[in-house]
Amino acid sequence: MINKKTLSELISEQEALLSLPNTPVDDSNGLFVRYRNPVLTRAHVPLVWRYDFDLRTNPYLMERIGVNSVMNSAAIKYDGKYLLVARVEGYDRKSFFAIAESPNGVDNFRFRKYPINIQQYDDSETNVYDIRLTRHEDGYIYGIFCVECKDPDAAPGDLSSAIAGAGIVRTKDLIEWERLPNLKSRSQQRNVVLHPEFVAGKYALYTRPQDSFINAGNGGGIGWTLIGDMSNAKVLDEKIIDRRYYHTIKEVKNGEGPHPIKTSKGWLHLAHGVRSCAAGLRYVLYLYMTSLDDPTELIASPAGYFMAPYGSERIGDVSNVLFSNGWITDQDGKVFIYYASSDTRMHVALSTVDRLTDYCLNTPPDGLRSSTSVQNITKLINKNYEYLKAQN
Ligand code: M1P
Repeated sequence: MINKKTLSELISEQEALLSLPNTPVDDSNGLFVRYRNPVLTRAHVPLVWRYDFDLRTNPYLMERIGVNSVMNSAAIKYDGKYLLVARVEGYDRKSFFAIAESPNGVDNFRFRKYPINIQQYDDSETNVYDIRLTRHEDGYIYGIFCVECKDPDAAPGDLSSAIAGAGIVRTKDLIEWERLPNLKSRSQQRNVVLHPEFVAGKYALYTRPQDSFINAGNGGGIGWTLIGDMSNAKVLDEKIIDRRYYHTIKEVKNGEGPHPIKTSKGWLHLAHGVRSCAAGLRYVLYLYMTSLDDPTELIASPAGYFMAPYGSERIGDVSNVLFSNGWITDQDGKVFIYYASSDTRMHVALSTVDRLTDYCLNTPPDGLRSSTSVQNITKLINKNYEYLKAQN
């Protein structure tokens, strides 16, 4: 027998979840601290989006439209609130965007009344996801997201091959969204992100050229291109600024996360790196820095990952994945890092600009061989023995 809940039971259960306080988990390595509860899950999605409340048309009070996951979310601070623009994926596999707001950035995230209704660019557009928001110095907030279409050249019967491109919207109030033409690019693109400042009088985009829908292939890594006009955005020249290397956490592919944070020591970037293993693809988060004078110049590239799937984060729709496309910096230097685990739910971790830049500038880069890893560890051990000797 199916246990039937009343509407008021459903409402009070959800209210208990939405108002649950979140607390830090102190197993920190000094770099960041994770929070105990996910900040957004499919259970946070408003009941009015999922249930028909009218018992005359829904006598069993069953869920009518199911939500599969709430993941890869952009983040922005607006009117003193912490906002996530979440990727909400339905049981029908279609994703859309919806804003959830929190007063403190770590709990009490509540979705607005309606999802964002983004104008369709053309009929081939099937799915949209993974938006990045940038408050640009031109006065607009831009959103760039992946637009997925069926590959028009797919063989008959092939209903999986797809093409990835970048869709663009802009807004001033996070209510009215103006759709601009999609980014034009010779290659497929995903993880395209707008840099917050003009560079040489132009808009600057982080790109991720890719050979096919899944594989970056010859794409090389995270790219950079300058654009004259966001309402006619074309990738003309693309320079790779953060390359992929054999036997690293980003050997298969990488992608820019949210737009970088400007610090006194350089632009601080959060990205994801992907490697393959027997279990499939493993997605981790890493940091790097570029120069303030020339944002295409890599100035710090600490070896390995910054965050990897941990505990229950490892399990989900696409297991062994951490993905981030949103972070928020407070005036006091606190950084709220929003990340999704295993394409299923959203979490937050807290750090500071000072800790993150210190990590980038003082962690040895990847020497690309076991022997250099041992050299780096030996150097640290010797330094510590010297220090301890001097203390005695
Ligand atoms: O399933 C893991 C991720 O796979 C893709 O990542 P990338 O853009 O690097 O190819 C995206 O579909 C992303 O949404 C997803 O989280």
